[in-house]
Amino acid sequence: MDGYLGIIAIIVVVALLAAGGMFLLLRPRGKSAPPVEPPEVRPVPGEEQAPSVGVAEDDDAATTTLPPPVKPAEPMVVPPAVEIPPPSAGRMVRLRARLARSQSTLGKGLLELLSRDRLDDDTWDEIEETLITADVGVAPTQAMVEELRTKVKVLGSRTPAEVRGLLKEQLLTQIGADLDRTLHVKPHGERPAVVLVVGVNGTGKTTTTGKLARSLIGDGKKVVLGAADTFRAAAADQLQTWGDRVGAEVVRGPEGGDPASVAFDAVAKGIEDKVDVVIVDTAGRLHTKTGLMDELGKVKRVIEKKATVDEVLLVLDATTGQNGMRQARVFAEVVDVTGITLTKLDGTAKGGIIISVQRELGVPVKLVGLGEGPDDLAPFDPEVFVDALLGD
Ligand SMILES: Nc1nc2c(ncn2[C@@H]2O[C@H](COP(=O)(O)OP(=O)(O)O)[C@@H](O)[C@H]2O)c(=O)[nH]1
Ligand SMILES: [Mg+2]
Repeated sequence: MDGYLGIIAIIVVVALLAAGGMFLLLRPRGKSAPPVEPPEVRPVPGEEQAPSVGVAEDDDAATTTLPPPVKPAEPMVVPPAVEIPPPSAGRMVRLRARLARSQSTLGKGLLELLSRDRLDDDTWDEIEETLITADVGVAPTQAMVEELRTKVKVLGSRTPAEVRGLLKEQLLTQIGADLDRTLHVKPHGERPAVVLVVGVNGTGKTTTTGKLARSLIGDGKKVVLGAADTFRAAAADQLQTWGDRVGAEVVRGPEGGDPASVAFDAVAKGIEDKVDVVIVDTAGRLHTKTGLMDELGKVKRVIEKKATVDEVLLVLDATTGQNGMRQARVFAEVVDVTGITLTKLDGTAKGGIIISVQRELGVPVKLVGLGEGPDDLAPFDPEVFVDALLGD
């Protein structure tokens, strides 16, 4: 019996071991760690795309890792090609179409009103309103209307050609056909001429500086640019780009540095390199009138230690109307402005601002900006302007 019991005991033990082994083999893996239910994820409205973004990233990773890593090419040093800009002569004629596009509604409106058979008070009011709307200014408008009334009375019936002639004459009188609009850029012996560019931010100072440099270089002059707008590094970079394109040296200083010392260095460089013209671009922060006066006054004084400032060009944005005029007045009070550059004439029908700004500041418009292109700056020609306004 003992033998039986022993055999049974052995069988039981073996069976138990076998069952235990089977259990260990069949039980799910990771049984030792308590199963963690994944937290329930509800899609958040608007974030349904999130999972697919992850997938896309994985795909990207898969595809981008496939090709063998490419060694980045050695950066090629390509010297910027220096452009040869066209000369300044005849530019306004070339840009006439652009002028006609922006200003002809004013001209057409005036011609149409003046061609009416009966010119009653209402019509004269309309003529006056048309001129005021075009920023001609109240006093010049009244002067023009008065003159036109007298002349029309003398004429009696009017042919279209006569109306056009009358209007042209009046506009030219108001614009000042014989004002001296020459830009003073002749060097003085060993010393270059110096042009200081001033005006409110965003009016187009840096652009005008760059365009003017191009046009002078196109006329065969050698130019150095001074980036005296040290307020933003971007301003100096912007000027550098203009200079690089036409091969004009750009003198710049540290960001936040003293604008006067940059102006001084630019003039010194101009003398050293025997250039014809140094153009100094400035910052146009209208913080306070005294602040502005101090800054521009210092820039001018410092330049005058080495040369003479031949032109102070005030840049005015034609699209800003009366607001721009107010700001222009402040500049004219702190520096002796010698000429006005009216920019963005391509973007406004209010070309009458030429008349009001000259009258207000007592300074001629010498240059006009007619677009963002590098050669869209022209010496102002009143005849071409009025012809573009009135059409042929
Ligand atoms: N349409 C047009 N845009 C101009 C003209 N002159 C300048 N601009 C634009 O006016 C903006 C401001 O010019 P910028 O020279 O930087 O002004 P700054 O702050 O006075 O130096 C730029 O986008 C220029 O391209 C112009 O005659 N016509
Ligand atoms: Mg600027």
